[in-house]
Amino acid sequence: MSFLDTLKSVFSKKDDKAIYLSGFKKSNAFGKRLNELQFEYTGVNDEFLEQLTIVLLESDVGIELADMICEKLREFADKYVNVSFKWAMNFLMKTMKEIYEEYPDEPIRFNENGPTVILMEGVNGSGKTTTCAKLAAMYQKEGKSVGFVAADTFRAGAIEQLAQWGERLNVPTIKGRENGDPSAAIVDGCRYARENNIDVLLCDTAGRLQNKVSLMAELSKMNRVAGKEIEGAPHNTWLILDATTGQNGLSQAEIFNNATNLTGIILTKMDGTAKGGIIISIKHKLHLPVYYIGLGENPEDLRPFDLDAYLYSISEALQDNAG
Ligand SMILES: Nc1nc2c(ncn2[C@@H]2O[C@H](COP(=O)(O)OP(=O)(O)O)[C@@H](O)[C@H]2O)c(=O)[nH]1
Ligand SMILES: [Mg+2]
Repeated sequence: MSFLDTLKSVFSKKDDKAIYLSGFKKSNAFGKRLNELQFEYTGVNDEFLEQLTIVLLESDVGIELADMICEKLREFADKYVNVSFKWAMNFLMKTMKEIYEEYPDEPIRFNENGPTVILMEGVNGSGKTTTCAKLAAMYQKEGKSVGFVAADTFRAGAIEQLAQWGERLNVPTIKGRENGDPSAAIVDGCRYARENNIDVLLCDTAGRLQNKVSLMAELSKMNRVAGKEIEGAPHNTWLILDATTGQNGLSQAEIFNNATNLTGIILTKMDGTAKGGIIISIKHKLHLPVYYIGLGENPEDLRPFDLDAYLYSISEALQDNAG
């Protein structure tokens, strides 16, 4: 069985197939572009690798990885004469999977002895507040009690935005003071969570990339005060990344990862972009797992990231010809 056939059969056994495929609709453009390469395909030669590099760059795999993938493909093709397009595509998808899986994903950490504290970080507009709402809806469905900390004291209206989600979802919101110290809100939130048996405390923060020194100071203070209130807190520190920002997202991830100890990524707005290659490139560069993907603006539009579903969505356009 070819790799793409295996992928198809793994995918066909999954729940939520339709949701993944509609959410990854745009990623399919990546597959379609790959599929078009077959019409001029005469083998794994310079022209083909150049075209392939362009498609990989357009999907935000990044130049370093694109070169690495092409180099591997060239080595593979050199070993076997007359590599067909179908083989080349199978090799490509398999290589993307291997790159993602090179570093094992750490599971999400839960606190067995009290509230699990999750810090949400990321630049303005990346989807932090909306993702707080989505995670809350998900944890509530699992029977967990959830609390919000509105610690984005920097952006006007940010606190109210989270509080409104809190009202809609019936999640208590501990509010920071506008322009106040976000760490004070974190302390209040942790105490509230402890006293009210909250299972998961979601802390919405401000992402101030403009000034890295103060970002670092602010984030490390939030980490410190959370850890004083609840043992091991924050148990998870997630970067909320807008997938449509492409390779720029990778440099954001690097800055936040240097400023704080990121434990994972949530990639938002995957419903609006064909630039999903960023997933592979983040994993390769920072070894950080993508835990969830955002597929829309509503609380139910969050799904665990599933590598096979993602690769299948790309390869779907290839299945007929290369499967
Ligand atoms: N299409 C789409 N829009 C999203 C997604 N996540 C967030 N948004 C939208 O992006 C905008 C900014 O989100 P917000 O949560 O306020 O970002 P924040 O500044 O990081 O808190 C809002 O209009 C959201 O509705 C997503 O997964 N898909
Ligand atoms: Mg916000």
